[in-house]
Amino acid sequence: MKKLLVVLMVLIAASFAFAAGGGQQAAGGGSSGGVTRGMDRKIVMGYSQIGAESEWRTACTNSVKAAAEEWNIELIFSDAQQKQENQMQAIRSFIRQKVDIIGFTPVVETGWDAILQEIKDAGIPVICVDRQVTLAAGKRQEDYITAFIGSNMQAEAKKAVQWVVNYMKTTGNTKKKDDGSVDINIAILEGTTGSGAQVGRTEGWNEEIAKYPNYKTIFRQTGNFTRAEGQQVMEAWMKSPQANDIDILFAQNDDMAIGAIDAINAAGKKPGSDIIIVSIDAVKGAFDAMLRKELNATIECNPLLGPQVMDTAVKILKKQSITWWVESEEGQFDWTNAETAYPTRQY
Ligand code: GZL
Repeated sequence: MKKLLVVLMVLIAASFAFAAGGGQQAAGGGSSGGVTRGMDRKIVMGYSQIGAESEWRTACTNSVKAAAEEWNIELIFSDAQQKQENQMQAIRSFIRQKVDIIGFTPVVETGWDAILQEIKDAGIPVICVDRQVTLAAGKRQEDYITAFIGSNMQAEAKKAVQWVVNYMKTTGNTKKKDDGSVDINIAILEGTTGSGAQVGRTEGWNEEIAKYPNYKTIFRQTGNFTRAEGQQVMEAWMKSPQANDIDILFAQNDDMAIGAIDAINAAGKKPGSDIIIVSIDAVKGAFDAMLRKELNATIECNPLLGPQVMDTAVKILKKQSITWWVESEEGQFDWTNAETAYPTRQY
């Protein structure tokens, strides 16, 4: 009876400790023994993830956790539920726990100067994953962030422009083709305002589309990278006087495009032909929509970053030379190659 009581008290104390840690969970490698691949000891990584807002984010989280297992790295994983203050809390907890290395995906680009200084003062290397940060004028990312692993967001959006312009010149939608003389009207669903993905994709799109003066943006609003918000915004546009003017929808991720497709269908229009839709990520939901001929194209943004994160972490801790940013290799998919590619997609 006494033993049972002791076990019960230990379990209660452990649950309070978990809750106080901002929802941190030990994942990857866990408390199992052995050493980290390529090391003479087991290393501990604190990882602050944004949340679970999209299929892409979930695939990225799964990749990080699976790779930690594979490398036998003890992962202290925190889900910030889209809140920067939760990321700060988690990172300060990692510093207190004296982890070997920190990985984090900044939910937005700015507001990280102080905490990056705290990490630097603690002498802990930090890998920025997926989205980049913008520091105060005169500060270089490289002086605070040991490595960046992620995509070139500007390049992804420029690929989207080139796909759209080519499609409108060769195929067009049910209302028009781009013969250079007619206005092509665009609606844009942007991602989380201020995030590296939204900033980069907006910059890339704006820079490239400016080469085609007959392409006019008539709607632009954030859908926060979620399916629900993409649908809500599109529903409002479909009720507006300019609803029939929309020729193209550019969604900065597939989840918002899929939500918008539901709204377009509900409004009695045909997504994929009345309104040509291009998005970014290339998640499974996008392939399903392309096979239904409701999404026209998606530009790949690789979330399977886990192995690169863990490999880079070991190289950093072994003081081996690394390239600060190794850009992800990414393709693009539309009705010409989606069916063939689908069976081998990993996310
Ligand atoms: C892009 C990533 C974006 C995805 C969205 O690297 O930050 O965030 O495009 C995700 O699906 O929410």
